[in-house]
Amino acid sequence: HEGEAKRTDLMTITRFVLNEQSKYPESRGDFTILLNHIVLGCKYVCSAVNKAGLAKLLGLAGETNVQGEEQKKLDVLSNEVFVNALISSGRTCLLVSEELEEAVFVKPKQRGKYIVVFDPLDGSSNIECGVSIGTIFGIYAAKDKDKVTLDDVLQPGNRMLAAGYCMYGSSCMFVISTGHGVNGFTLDPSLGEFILTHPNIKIPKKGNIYSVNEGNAKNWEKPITEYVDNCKFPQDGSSPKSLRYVGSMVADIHRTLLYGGIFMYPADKKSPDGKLRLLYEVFPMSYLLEQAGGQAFTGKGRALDLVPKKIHERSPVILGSYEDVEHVKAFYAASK
Ligand code: AHM
Ligand code: MG
Repeated sequence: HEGEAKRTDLMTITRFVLNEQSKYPESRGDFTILLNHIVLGCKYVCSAVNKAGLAKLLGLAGETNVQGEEQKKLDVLSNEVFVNALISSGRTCLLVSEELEEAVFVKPKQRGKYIVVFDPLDGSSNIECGVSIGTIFGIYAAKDKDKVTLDDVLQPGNRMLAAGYCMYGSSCMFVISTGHGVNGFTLDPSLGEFILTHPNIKIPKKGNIYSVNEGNAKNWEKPITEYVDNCKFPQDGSSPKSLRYVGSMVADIHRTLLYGGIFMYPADKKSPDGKLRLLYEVFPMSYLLEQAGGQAFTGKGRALDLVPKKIHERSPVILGSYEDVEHVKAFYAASK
């Protein structure tokens, strides 16, 4: 009967976070409540993503459903799900979403001390064809929730208290760091619970995969061109690297975290700031990668040290295995 006991003694995400928070004597459970609401949002979006193809088959998309509501696009729906989940947690004062031009200041009655930045459904170009997409989030604390201003969120990524993502892929995975390493949970659809399946994730020191949109090569900076050339034709006689690029940041980062290697969305002549958004794409992923023992570099310095000036600002990013990022840095140093 030992096996039986094992199967029911699962480390759910709630239990895990409660355990972690109990290490802080001042903790009053606010963070756990906030996280529960984020997890709920992820489960909701996961179920909507899984049904996306069906909604189409049944002719629901863009039409009115039985309740007479218009069927929403998945990214719009996901944004509403997270905004509602975060506000109703009663633990947030300021929200920044990729889907909303303006930041959301939570009404005094529902206010709490946390600030959440998020991309509710990233990888929009992959939605229609059923390829993995995901939600990315980062959490800050406001100095004073009753006097919160935009400056409270225009903070470097190294001030984040936690960051994570949820990947809606072949399985639904929730990966999070609260500043003490990285842990991964898999949704058990029959239980509706995220179970700890990837404790204390460490990225391999070095990998054999590179991940970048090579269609932009024409406009790249010299160090990136040289590095990618070296991935294909290594100068030191080592084997060439494999290329993997989903075009969904969450999927590309998840693979990088587990298998090692490098992911880049560098600056180029057409987009001097790259494509990815600093607050809710670059910062959370850089935070996770560093927590797993990797690095995140912008081409100039450490990604987490950037100070955002605008909420939707972009930044180049090169992140992954420690030694692979060192290698890219060497090409930048040599080009100076
Ligand atoms: P999105 O927020 O419009 O979905 O764009 C972000 C996505 C990332 O998931 C991905 O890393 C990147 O865009 C891919 O861009 P590209 O198609 O230029 O390679
Ligand atoms: Mg995005």
